[in-house]
Amino acid sequence: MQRALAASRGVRGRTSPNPWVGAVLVRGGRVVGTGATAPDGGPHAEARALAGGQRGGTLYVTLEPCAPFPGKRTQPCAEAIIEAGVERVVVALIDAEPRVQGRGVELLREAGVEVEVGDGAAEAAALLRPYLKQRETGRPYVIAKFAATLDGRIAAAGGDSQWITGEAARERAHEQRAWVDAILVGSGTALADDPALTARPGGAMAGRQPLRVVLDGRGRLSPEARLLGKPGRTLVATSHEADAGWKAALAEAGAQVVECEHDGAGLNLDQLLGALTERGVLSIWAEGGGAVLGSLFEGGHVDEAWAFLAPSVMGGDGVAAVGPAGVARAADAIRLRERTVELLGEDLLVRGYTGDWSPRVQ
Ligand code: AOF
Ligand code: ZN
Repeated sequence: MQRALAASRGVRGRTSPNPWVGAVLVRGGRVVGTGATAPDGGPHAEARALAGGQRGGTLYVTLEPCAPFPGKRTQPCAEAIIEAGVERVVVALIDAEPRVQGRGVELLREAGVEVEVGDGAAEAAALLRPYLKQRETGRPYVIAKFAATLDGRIAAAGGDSQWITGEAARERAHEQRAWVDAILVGSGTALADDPALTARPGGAMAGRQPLRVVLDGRGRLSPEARLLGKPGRTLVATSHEADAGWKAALAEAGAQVVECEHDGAGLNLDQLLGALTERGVLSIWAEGGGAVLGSLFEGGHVDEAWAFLAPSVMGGDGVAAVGPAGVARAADAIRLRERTVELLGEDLLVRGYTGDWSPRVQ
C-alpha cells in the first residue's frame, strides 16, 4: 500500500477532475505491476497495474476500484480486476463519487474476489482531500496562502511587497502552484505586481499550468496584464454590471470571463467556486491579497492555510495579510488543525487545516 500511495503521490493534481490513484499488483511476494491514474479521460491506476497481463495475485489500490455508471469513459476497474483473475484486493478508501461509493467493492465481492478496506486509509484520505471534498460538497478544496512578516504584513504602506520571504519559501509556493488546478488572486494583487502567476518549480516553466483566476468585481484588470499571456489559461470573475467593452477586450486578450452576483462587499464566492467546479477544478491555491483571503475565510471556504513567515516586523503601517474575516472576538479566531511547522531558510512555514469539512476517515 505504501508503494501504491507513492504512485498516487507522483501524479497528484495531474488527473483532475479524476482522483489521483495508485495501484500495485503483487504475486508470489513480488511486485509485478504498478500503476497511477493517467491524465483525465485516460486509463485508471488499476488498468495500468494490470497491463502486464499477469493473472491472479493481490492488488493494492488507494481508492476503491470504479464500478460502471452512465457516461463513464473507461472500462470499470472492478470488471478489469475480475477478468484478470485477481484473488484479493486491498483498498485504502471507499470512493466518495456518489455514482461509485461502495459499488466497486460490492461487484468484486459478488464475483468472489476477497476485498479488504481501510489499509492506509488516513494517508490516502490526506492525499486525496481535494477530490474527496469536491465529490462530497460540490465545491473545490481551497488552500489560502500568504507570505508575511511575523506581524502578518504582506506589503509596506506604499504597496511594495517584493522579497518579504526568501528563496526556499518561494520555491515551495511554486511546487504548490505546479500541482493545483487553479491559482486565485484579487485584482488588487494583479494590478500592484503585474505577476505572470505561472508555476515555475525549480526555476523551470511547468508543463501543466494551473488555471489563473482573477477576482475583479470592479473591472480593473488591464487587457495587457501579464497573467493573460501564455502559457496556461486565465479566467476573470466579474459582476454582471462590469463594462461590456472591458469584458470584450479581456475575452479578446484570451481570458474566459465569468459573471457572478455582487454579495455585500464583493463577488459571490460560492457562485465562483461552483463555476470552477463545473470546469473540473478540484483544488485552488489562493494567493491573496488580503481582501480575497479575508472573504474566503469569512465565507468558510478555506480548507487549508499556509503561512510563510519572515523573521521581520513591519508594524501597523504595512498591509495585513488577511483582511476582514468576520472575527469579532479573540475566541472566534480561525484556528489551524493538525498543524505542521517547517523552517525554510530563514523563514517559517506554518500550515494546517481549517473550515468545517474534513475527510470521513482521518
Ligand atoms: C479507479 N481508479 O485510477 C481512478 C478512479 O470516466 P472515467 O472512466 O475516467 O471514470 C471516472 C471515475 O472513476 C471518477 O469519477 C472516480 O469515481 C473514479 N476514479 N477510479 O478505480 C482510478 N482515477
Ligand atoms: Zn477505475
